[in-house]
Amino acid sequence: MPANLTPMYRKAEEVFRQAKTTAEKLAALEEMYSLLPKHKGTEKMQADLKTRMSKLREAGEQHKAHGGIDLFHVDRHGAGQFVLLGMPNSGKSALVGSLTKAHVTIAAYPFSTHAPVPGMMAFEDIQIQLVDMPPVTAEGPMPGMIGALKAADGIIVCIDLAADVLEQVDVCMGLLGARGIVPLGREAPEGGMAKRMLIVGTKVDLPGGADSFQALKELHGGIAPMVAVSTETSEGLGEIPRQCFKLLDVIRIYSKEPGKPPDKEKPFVLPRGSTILDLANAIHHDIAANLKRARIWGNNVYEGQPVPREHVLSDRDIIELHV
Ligand SMILES: Nc1nc2c(ncn2[C@@H]2O[C@H](COP(=O)(O)OP(=O)(O)OP(=O)(O)O)[C@@H](O)[C@H]2O)c(=O)[nH]1
Ligand SMILES: [Mg+2]
Repeated sequence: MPANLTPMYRKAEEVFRQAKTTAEKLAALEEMYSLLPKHKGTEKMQADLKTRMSKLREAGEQHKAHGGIDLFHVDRHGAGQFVLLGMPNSGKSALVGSLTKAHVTIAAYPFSTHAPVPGMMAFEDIQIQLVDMPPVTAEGPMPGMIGALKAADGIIVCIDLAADVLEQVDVCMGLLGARGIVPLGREAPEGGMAKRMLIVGTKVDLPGGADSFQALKELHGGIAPMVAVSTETSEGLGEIPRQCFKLLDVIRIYSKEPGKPPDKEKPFVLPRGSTILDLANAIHHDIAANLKRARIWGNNVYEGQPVPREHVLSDRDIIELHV
């Protein structure tokens, strides 16, 4: 690397990678900036660090303006974050408990979940984050919850198939719609946003569950993809990670060092349409800045074919970057 980065800098960079809160991230970036050798070769990196620091400071200010702590904020991990939304007792916690290792509270009485609980759900070789949430009612969501729904990559709307399905759809979609949050594919009003949404009919094992799901599909099938599940029988559960992956519209790329087999353990997850250069940036800005050549193993190419940095990647491509 031409920048001659010191081991101390690398250490600060690692601290940044591990940082979870805005304050920790900012402190690590400041440390990186102070340790960065200041010469012509690092001008770009200096500017980049400065931008990242000022963005975090802005985020911190906004945070403070909203009263300091955000009880519903959960740091995003994995390929994407899906937040659950549903009325009391609709089976949100049971769902998160079945699909992740998170310690959720599942109870026969309503309002058993009081705070967000994140967990990681596996889909093939990647992880997608689910966040269990307290319930919403016709009176609306708890203050702050909307922020978490807006910040998420997607929303899983839980509809209890053993209760009043139409009332639940009205309440859940109503409170989103009232804040300009519409399902992907619909036009969002000014100031609103289109969100990836999955509608999950829960408790399909209970009497009348399958019929309620049919009714739900006939009436609201056009809103968003729908899945019927049971955490009792496991019916339909496998469909949830698949649908979430599809909604995220991401690709998995395996990186490989010259002369070595690809790292098949941990793919890089990138938005569909990403290029070789996007991959290089996702690995490290230095790699992107110094990228000389790339080779690809994948579909519709010959093994190890050299590709330009503008080459658009496909799911499961293997890439070798040369700097
Ligand atoms: N038969 C059946 N019962 C379920 C299923 N999923 C959840 N339940 C039951 O429904 C009740 C509520 O489940 P929870 O997961 O706690 O519901 P919740 O939406 O998290 O409830 P709140 O946290 O109060 O909003 C519990 O008694 C669960 O055992 C299911 O698929 N089948
Ligand atoms: Mg719950």
